[in-house]
Amino acid sequence: QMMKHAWDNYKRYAWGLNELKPISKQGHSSNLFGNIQGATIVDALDTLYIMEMKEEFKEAKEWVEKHLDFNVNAEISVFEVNIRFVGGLLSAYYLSGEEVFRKKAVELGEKLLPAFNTPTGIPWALLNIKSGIGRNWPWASGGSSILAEFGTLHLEFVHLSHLSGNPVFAEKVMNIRKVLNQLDKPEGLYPNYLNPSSGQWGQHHVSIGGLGDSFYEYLLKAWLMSDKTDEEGKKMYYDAVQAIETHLIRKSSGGLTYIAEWKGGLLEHKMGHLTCFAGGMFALGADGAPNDKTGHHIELGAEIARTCHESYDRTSMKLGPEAFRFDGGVEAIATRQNEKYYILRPEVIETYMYMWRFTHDPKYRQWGWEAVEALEKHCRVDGGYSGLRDVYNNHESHDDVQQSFFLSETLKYLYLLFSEDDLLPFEHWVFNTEAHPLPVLHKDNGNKEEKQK
Ligand code: DMJ
Repeated sequence: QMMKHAWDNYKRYAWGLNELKPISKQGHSSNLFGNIQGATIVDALDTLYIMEMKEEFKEAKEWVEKHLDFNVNAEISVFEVNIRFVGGLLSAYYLSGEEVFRKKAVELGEKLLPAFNTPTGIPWALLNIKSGIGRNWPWASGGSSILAEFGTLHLEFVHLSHLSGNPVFAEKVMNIRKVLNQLDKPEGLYPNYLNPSSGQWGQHHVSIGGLGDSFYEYLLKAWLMSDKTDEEGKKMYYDAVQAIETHLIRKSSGGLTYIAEWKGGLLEHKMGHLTCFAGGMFALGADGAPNDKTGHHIELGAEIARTCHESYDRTSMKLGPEAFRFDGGVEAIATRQNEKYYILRPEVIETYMYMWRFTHDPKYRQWGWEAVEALEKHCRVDGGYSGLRDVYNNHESHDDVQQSFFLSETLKYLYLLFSEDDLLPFEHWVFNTEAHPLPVLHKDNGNKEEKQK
């Protein structure tokens, strides 16, 4: 019902545009996609399919066939377009078997290739897909590319090579690994900034939230997606987790485990909503953890889930803030006005879903249901679902954006949390960072996974 409400209103007021403004009932355009259109449609395809919303999936597919156009003069975010559009199209293809999605994914992948034309092969953040000219965000330390952006292409690009027969995509992302492995890492940690021309780190800021997050996620998932043959990805992941535990993970005096941020050796005792995905990541990686640490990684996942649940529970609206702090006498609470917003993000529910699958502890479903009730009470409006400006206020102030990741991630993870484990089982599927399922490339059975659906 929630998906139907989000989708129907997008369709009614913003069809073919990127996102919906649910209060003003019109389209919302984000500069992340330049003038590529239809982000919500492409991001929602696989959710519609999984929820068996057949009519809606059919109309979405028809829109992709007729209107999804990459021959535009557009400066786009390589990361955002990759995770939402390439990821969305790949999943739609693997789930439905419809050729149009494969074709469009490969066509878009080819458009992204000029981003890698830098002295090191570390891609630019921004790319004009008509001219092929790239650049970095003007705010990024000394002209750097961002770890979570260039480190979150691997899964999709391996699949693009698999589906196109063209090795170039996989070569580009393997080269990123090579550059990273040649660099010294401060205390074994990966800074968020890397200059694509010099091949040197920018500022030594480290985060498992914004600017860093999905890089770590993709190391683990690259190994899982390779049917556990990608030993390099495996080693990079478990080495990174070791350094994260030593230098970033702390326990508050009230007993809450959190992941701090690192600024040139100093800890900022702040955890972002984005960082909450790490609970699920630790649980997903637990099985392969070296030195008998499986139980420890599950426990770490459970502790992060509990902390993130507290960040929700300590607000008036029972939805978590963008960032919460463990200093100045507070624990798991946002103290700065500009960190009190909630934009329909999925990470906490994502972690509940993984923890549910691995432990079947009913509290994760309870916590997920609390989030459903809060979303219905505070975010649902006549025209769809909206983010909130301040989750500590008793009165809603809506931000008037229905983010496309609400349909691709938040609602999909909720659906999976209340489904049986054999819907998209983890032995056969990994989720990209936008929750688009990609099949494990099994060593012994070629393309069997494509038929597995
Ligand atoms: C999504 O686009 C992805 O989950 C990404 O990894 C982080 N930001 C949003 C959701 O919060």
